[in-house]
Amino acid sequence: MPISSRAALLVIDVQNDFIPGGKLPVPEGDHIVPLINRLARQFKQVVIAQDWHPIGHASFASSHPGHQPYDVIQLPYGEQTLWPEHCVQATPGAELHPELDLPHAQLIIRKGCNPDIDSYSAFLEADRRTTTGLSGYLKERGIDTVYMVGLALDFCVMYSALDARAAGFNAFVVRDACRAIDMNGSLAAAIDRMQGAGVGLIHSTELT
Ligand code: VGL
Ligand code: ZN
Repeated sequence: MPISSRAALLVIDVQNDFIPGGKLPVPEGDHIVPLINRLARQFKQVVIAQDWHPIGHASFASSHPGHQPYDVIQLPYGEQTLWPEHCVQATPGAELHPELDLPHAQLIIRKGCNPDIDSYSAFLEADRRTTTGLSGYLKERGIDTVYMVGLALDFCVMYSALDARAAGFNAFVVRDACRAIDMNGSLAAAIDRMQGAGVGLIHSTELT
């Protein structure tokens, strides 16, 4: 399918902590970087999302005595999976992967900055109320279609794709330009949810 001039590429959380060797490694997380760099050249509009947590963030297991990473607990806004400390603001782990080559990206949107609320989605925090402003930014620039790539397919990519649809965008996930954490069936569940919400799951070769 041809890429419309009203489409944007959203590159999600391709950061050192999410690649093997990082604090919350996504298997093969680094394998997608060359493909993302190639795909990005086909887009005029490129937006980067960056997980960007303060020290002591509510999503860190270390902030909840007695809990371990990957436990699920109840927070005021609902269920929260607890993670190892990752993507702490201004640390090397929070930096974008060094081989990411997106010179024409105009916006880096940082998320998960609220100490008490996680934000997998680049559009809406986990309280499902606080917006990041991304939807307004894209709409003011005439964007109606968002293609998503990055990490992790079953968390930040999925929630961003669902929220893009909910905000009225056409939404596509370029499946081979993503990798998943895949714990407790989260990948299969994510695919189901995205398909149910009208998110297009495509292969990079379909973009011409
Ligand atoms: C992510 C878990 C915690 C992601 C971010 O980028 O998918 N996952 N923070
Ligand atoms: Zn995070």
